[in-house]
Amino acid sequence: MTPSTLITVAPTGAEARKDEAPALPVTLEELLVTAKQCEEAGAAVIHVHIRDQHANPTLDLGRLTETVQALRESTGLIVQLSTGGAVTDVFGDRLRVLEAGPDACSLTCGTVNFGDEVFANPWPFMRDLYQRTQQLGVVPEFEIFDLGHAAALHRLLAEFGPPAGGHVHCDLVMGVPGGMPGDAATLVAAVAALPEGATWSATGIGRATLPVMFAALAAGGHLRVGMEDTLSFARGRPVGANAELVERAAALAEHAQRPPMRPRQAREFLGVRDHH
Ligand code: KMH
Ligand code: ZN
Repeated sequence: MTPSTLITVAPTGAEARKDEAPALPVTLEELLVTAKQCEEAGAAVIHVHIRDQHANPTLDLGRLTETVQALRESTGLIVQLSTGGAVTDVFGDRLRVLEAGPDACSLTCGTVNFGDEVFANPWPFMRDLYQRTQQLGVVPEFEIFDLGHAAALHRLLAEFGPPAGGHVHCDLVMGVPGGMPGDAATLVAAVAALPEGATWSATGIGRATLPVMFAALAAGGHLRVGMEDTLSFARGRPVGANAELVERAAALAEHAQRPPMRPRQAREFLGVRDHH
């Protein structure tokens, strides 16, 4: 079991609305404040979605590039850009995210129902995205929303070989309406389906956040938290800042005697190059 816990913060996402969740970081300034607070609280990776001047999700390449550079200048966090974007984003724009020069990116291993929408990740897109990460040396994190996605990950590795950095790290995204449920039994089944030697984090959407966090710590996994996934800290109590969620994850990791991994250690763990 890894002696420390990798904590990823996903502070914004593409779905939550600023007018409904005022603590959501949507400007670069807000994102930088959030990133610094979350690093201080124990995060080592930031999973980034950005917004435009109207707080709507965007994959604008100039804005993404500026965001990557600013996060690198102000924090030691590993900068992982989302290639999932919003359900309305087209494949070409999602592939182009890599041109912003992130350390890492998300790579979702299959299509999934996503509430009333569909989050589309057909095989040809997964394949093209994976090969582009290999060409550019961007370390992918394999997002698993359902058990079949683990099978697609096996296929990807079998056909195209290991990822940039040489290490396979996955994130189990649990409790999306349409994906696998966020409970301990499903987490154990999903972990058993991952490739040999892979490490993994888990995140529970909405009220699955705590059961998934406890199950992940018990099973030797790592954690992702943030307002992309959870807008309530407790019943009737909205999240006041992303750092609250990171602080809670860090405290639970400490209780499990697997304290938060610092960014430098996380780079080694994930095979991410150091830009600092
Ligand atoms: N916003 C979701 C449709 C990712 O970042 O790679 C997809 C998502 C996954 O958030
Ligand atoms: Zn995301």
